[in-house]
Amino acid sequence: MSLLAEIRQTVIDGQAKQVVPKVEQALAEGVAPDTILHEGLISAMQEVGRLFEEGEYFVPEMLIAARAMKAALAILQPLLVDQGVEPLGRIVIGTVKGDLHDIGKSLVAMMLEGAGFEIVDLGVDVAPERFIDAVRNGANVVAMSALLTTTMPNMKTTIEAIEAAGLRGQAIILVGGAPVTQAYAKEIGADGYAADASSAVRIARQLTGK
Ligand code: B1M
Repeated sequence: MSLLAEIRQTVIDGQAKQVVPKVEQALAEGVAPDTILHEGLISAMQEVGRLFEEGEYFVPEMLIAARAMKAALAILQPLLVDQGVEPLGRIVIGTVKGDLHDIGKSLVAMMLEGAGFEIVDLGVDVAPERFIDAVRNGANVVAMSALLTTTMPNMKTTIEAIEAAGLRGQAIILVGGAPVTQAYAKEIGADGYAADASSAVRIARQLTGK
């Protein structure tokens, strides 16, 4: 089995302690951090999702796999995030109310930070009022993530709350997450949609004119 395949399998098996030396070894062998991220880690979480759908994995296995993914991400983070760049704008990011998935959101935050945006990460289960406070405190982009079809509507609720607070003109709204689509983003009145972390950077730059 190749080292990348081993990393992928170690995440699927939820072995956080074993994944760390494997990622370090891959880096030492010259494998690009981006390749480890996509072919090792993201691909592993897709498989975990498939196993969950098929009833082979349950919530505890998903959690343990997520822990292994995070341990690996912690090693990659400084390599994926370029440091010392002028802030291009202030982005408030969070996973919407009711939703506890944080890996994709954190990855998007990491890449946006690497591209030079200042990031205010509100974490998961973020109520509309907290996004609103951040806009009042100077955030010019609101970035929302949702991983559940049941929590996607909370993106709409948040946009409506921002509108009701009279702040819609002050914030560019970017949405994403596995079940979210371009059509849905348009339907709820978001300014942009991104399918993954690197396109989130591209779209955020486009929307802010940076
Ligand atoms: Co959950 N879960 N989960 N889960 N989980 C999914 C999302 C699911 C698709 C699994 C499945 O059935 N195949 C399914 C959702 C089904 C649906 O709604 N259609 C599901 C379910 C059902 C649930 C529970 C309801 C299970 C239960 O309790 N019965 C429960 C809900 C809890 C809650 O949130 N209230 C639940 C719980 C969990 C855990 C807590 C155990 C754990 C999360 C741990 C954590 O995050 N700390 C978990 C996990 C790990 C997953 C899967 C397996 C992996 C998610 C992940 O981290 N992916 C997931 C299956 C899957 O996605 N294939 C699943 C890797 C990550 C890098 O990708 O998050 O998609 P992703 O992010 C991508 C893009 O989407 C995009 O960029 C990222 C990087 O490329 N992106 C954005 C994300 N946000 C963006 C924002 C942007 C732009 C792009 O702009 C702002």
